[in-house]
Amino acid sequence: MRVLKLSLAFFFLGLLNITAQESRVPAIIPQPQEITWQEGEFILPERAVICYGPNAKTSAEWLQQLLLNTNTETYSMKGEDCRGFSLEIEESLKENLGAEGYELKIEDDKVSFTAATEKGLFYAIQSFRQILPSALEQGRLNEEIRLPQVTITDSPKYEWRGSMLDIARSFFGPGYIKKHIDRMALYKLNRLHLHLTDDQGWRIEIKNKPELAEKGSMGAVKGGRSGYLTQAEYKEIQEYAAARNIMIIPEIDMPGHIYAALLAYPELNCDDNANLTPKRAIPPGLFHGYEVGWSKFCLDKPEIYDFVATVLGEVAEITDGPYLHIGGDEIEDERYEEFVVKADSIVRGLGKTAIGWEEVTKAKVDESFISQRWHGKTESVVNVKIIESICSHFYFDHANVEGQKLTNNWCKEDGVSLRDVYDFTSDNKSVIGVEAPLWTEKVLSDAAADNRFWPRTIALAEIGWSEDEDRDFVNFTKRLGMHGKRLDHLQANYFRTPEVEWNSEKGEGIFSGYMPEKEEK
Ligand code: TNX
Repeated sequence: MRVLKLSLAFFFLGLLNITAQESRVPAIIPQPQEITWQEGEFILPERAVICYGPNAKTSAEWLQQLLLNTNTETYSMKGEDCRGFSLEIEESLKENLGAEGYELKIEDDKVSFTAATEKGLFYAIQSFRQILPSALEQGRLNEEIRLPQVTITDSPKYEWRGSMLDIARSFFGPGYIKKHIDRMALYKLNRLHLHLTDDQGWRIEIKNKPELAEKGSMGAVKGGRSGYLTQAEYKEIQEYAAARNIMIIPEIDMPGHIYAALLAYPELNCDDNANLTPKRAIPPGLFHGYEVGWSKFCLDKPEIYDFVATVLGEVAEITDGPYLHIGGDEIEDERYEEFVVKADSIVRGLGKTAIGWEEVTKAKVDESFISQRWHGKTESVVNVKIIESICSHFYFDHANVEGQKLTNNWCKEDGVSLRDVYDFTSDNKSVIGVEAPLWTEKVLSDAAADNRFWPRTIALAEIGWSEDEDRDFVNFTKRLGMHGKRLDHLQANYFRTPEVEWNSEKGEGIFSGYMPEKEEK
């Protein structure tokens, strides 16, 4: 049994006002498995030593960076149990806490971080970060910092806690992607799925098929940005993410949603472009519309598999993680199943594991395949692991509140509210985690992407991490409200949902900060 102990601190003596006390207890999101606030404080000293055990040097550097904006001068050294800060890897913790779990203890004279791996230490540091004043996110804080004493023992519910960004419909470059990674890390998300290709644009350089980036990247939805990631940029993003315990999951969407490739390499089409129905665009024209399900490879041509192998081969080469996402959504063709089985075996031949949208489970894919559930209507012929992205809870291209402009509503007409996200539960044993996609047909700027991602991604993070019995929407919204300023400091243009009482004054109304209907046509 996981217990949530919240023995409220009386560290501000004389304050019997519950509200004031509660606001003194920092809000940690996702809710840790076990947390006990204690009486007493830890006052950040003028000088402190950060000592670290074997393999914990990088974590010590993260902590040191976190303390840079405080008045505490730190230096780090190898060693154990010093007064101040200590970071230790203890492999035996793996049994109970897994690779990502951790213990964090704030006592009167020291703060200790313990975990089985550096991933766990990274998360201990993120929890500590949320206990520190949010102003540190932005700049120097020239005042004494007093922290409540606490003991946290924590580990995630799911191994897969993901966010997806569609950079194909409308391009988002390394700058935005890194910002997104920073914010994901604060909330202990660990997978960033990049939807790299679609009808409107091809966004990743493939050296053996140079026209994909050169020609295929020129399109975008109406009003959206075009462009592509070079392989060097992709790798840099991947490294940046890995340092924050986030794995990049690249998606090459096939055999449908493929027009950008078909215009770059027209030989992948059938005669008379019979594979394009209706002909919403014809090579070499670009496609700027929103419609789906009208393009596919010419599945009768064996050559398409050379193309698939070349592309996936290069993507596999530049990708550190074990997964390649092959798409597989929204396409009708009698050779669909054959294609999926072949693409799966190409992926396995490259030493990777294939992921696909749930339609892939109409085909007899290998048992290693991972299916990403989004509408829940596919009749599956296989028993494979599942990533939950069910649209009624996790489609962040849908409105934050009913009537929000520039949103899709095919899955849920009144939008996907914070509460809709939070109310997700599953008792399906095949589910390895959750992931929320942001499709960008109608998301044309960084500000708009922020508005759709935040704060719903924070609710997603709690679903991915915390046990169902530790979850409570009212309690969550209270903690989330206390993150308003932190999100402001991180310059996240979050949607100030009326479901939350924010601790920040920014903006004037529920659409404050960002008004899509004003910014975009
Ligand atoms: C369905 S979800 C799609 C996307 C669209 C999205 C819009 C999925 C696998 N396919 O191509 O962008 O709906 O909500």
